[in-house]
Amino acid sequence: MELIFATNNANKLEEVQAIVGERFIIKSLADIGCTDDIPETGVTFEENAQQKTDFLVNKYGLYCFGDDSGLEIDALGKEPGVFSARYSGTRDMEKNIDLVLEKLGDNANRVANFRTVISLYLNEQQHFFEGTIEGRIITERRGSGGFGYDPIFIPNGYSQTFAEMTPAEKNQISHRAIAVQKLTDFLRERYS
Ligand code: ITT
Repeated sequence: MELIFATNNANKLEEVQAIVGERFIIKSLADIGCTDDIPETGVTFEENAQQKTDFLVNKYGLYCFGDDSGLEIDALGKEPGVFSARYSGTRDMEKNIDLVLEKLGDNANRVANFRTVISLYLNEQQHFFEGTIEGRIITERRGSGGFGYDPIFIPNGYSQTFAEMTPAEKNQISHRAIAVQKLTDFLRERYS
């Protein structure tokens, strides 16, 4: 089965394809020649994820899924949240991480979580899948793998940041992995 993943983020596409397996062929926006800047104006991950699938359904009539995810930090009122990609006003992750570390300062409460919401549009029906991983924000970057805020996030029960883990290790426990596993279970149950 072929599904369009409403993303331009190559890291995410790779992570998702690895989890879903070969039975489902996942194509990106680039693969279908979609160069539109799909609006992400919602105030929740759910709204943004659905905006992505609504856009593809309306424009191409394709079966698709889209996700929105981000980092939620307790001491910052769950920021950066839906603003994770552009927290500092730019997509520059160095600046975004700097801003998080600056805002947290020496606050002892470092509790944070990553959350993903996937919107799936299939057979004229809308479905949602969610994944969360709890952890904490450290005071300095560690590791060079992954992407986004990975160098400053340590999941509970681990001593390494996401950026210090191999892709396979991160893929076993990440917020996206949890949500994608729920999506995969749903698809396998109905379509295999
Ligand atoms: P698309 O919208 O094109 O899919 P994106 O980079 O904006 O790609 P998201 O909306 O899912 O991706 O995530 C928003 C930001 O949240 C992302 O740019 C990262 O800064 C952060 N983020 C999401 N998942 C992450 C992860 O697994 N590790 C580290 N940071 C992550």
